[in-house]
Amino acid sequence: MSNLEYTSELSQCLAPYRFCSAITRGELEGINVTHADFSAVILLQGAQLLEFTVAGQPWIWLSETAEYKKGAAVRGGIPICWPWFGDADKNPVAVQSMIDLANAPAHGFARSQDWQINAISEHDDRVELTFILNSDVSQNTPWQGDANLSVTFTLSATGLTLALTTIAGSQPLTISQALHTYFPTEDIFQTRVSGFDGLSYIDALDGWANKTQQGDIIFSAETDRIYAAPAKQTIHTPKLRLCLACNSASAVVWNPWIEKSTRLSQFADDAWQRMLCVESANVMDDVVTLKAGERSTLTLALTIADE
Ligand code: TA6
Repeated sequence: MSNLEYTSELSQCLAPYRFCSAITRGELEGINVTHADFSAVILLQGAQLLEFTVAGQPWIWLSETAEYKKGAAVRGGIPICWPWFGDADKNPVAVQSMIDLANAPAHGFARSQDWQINAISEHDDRVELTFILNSDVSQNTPWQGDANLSVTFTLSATGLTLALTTIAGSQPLTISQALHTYFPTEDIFQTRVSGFDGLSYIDALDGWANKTQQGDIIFSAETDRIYAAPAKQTIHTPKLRLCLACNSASAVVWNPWIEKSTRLSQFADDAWQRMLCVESANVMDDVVTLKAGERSTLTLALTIADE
C-alpha cells in the first residue's frame, strides 16, 4: 500500500489515483471512489463513509437532510464512535474514568475530528484506503487517554470491510467503540435482522433491563438495544439481504421510530421507515482494555448474504 505524502490540497494528493478523487460537501472534504462496479464517498472528518453502492444499489443509508458542517457528524453512513459509545456516563467505570463527563459529547470525538488520508492502494477489483487520527487530537478533548487510531476500508464489488485499529500510547486504556452503520430499507415493516435468536440484550428504552431475543429482530416501535452479538448477522430488507460479519461480541440495534424522529437532527420525520442501524461494537461487558503500546482492531465485513 503506497504511503501518501499528505498535503493540505486533497485533490493534489489524489491526482495519481485512477478511482479516487477529491470532493467537497458543504464545509467538508472527502474522497470519491468511482469504480465501474462499485462506488463510495468517505469524508476526512471522522473518516466517515457516507455512501457505498454496488452496481448502483446503495448498501448504506444517508439522511436526505444530511448537513455537512465542521465538527458535527453527518447523519448516516458509518460514523466511528470512539473512544466511547453513547452517553459517556452510561459506560463501564473503566471507560468513564478517562473522560471528563461534564463535557463529553455522545459517541466520543473521533467522528467529528479531521482525520488524514494515509495510504491508498488501487487494484483492478478493489480499492483500499487508510485514514489516521493522531493521538495529539485527544489533547483538546474531554478524554485523558493517549492512543493512535487508524481505519482501513477495503471496497470491492463483493462488499466492504472496515478495520478500526486502536494503538495505546504510553498509558493503558479502556475504551468502548462502535461502527454505527446505517442501512437502507424500502419498508421497515418488511425488515428483520437474523442471527440474534436466544441471545441476551440490554433494552435501553426499558430501564436498561436485561432481556432475551426471541427469533429475528423486527421493528414495531422505537428500538435501542445492546446485544451480545454473534459473529454473523443478516439484515433482510425488501431489496437487499446483507451479511454483516464482525469480530466483536456486542452490537447495537437502533431505530428511532415516529416520535424520536421528530427530535433528531438531520432526520426527516418519516425517515424511520427507510433505515435501521446495526452497529458492530465493543460496549458494556465487551469493552477493550489495552496495556501501553498494545493494539486492538474492530472489524466489520459486509457482503451479500447467501441465504
Ligand atoms: O446507537 C444508538 C444511539 O445510541 C441512539 O441512542 C441514538 O442516540 C443514536 O445512537 C444516534 O446518536 P447521534 O448522536 O448520532 O444522534
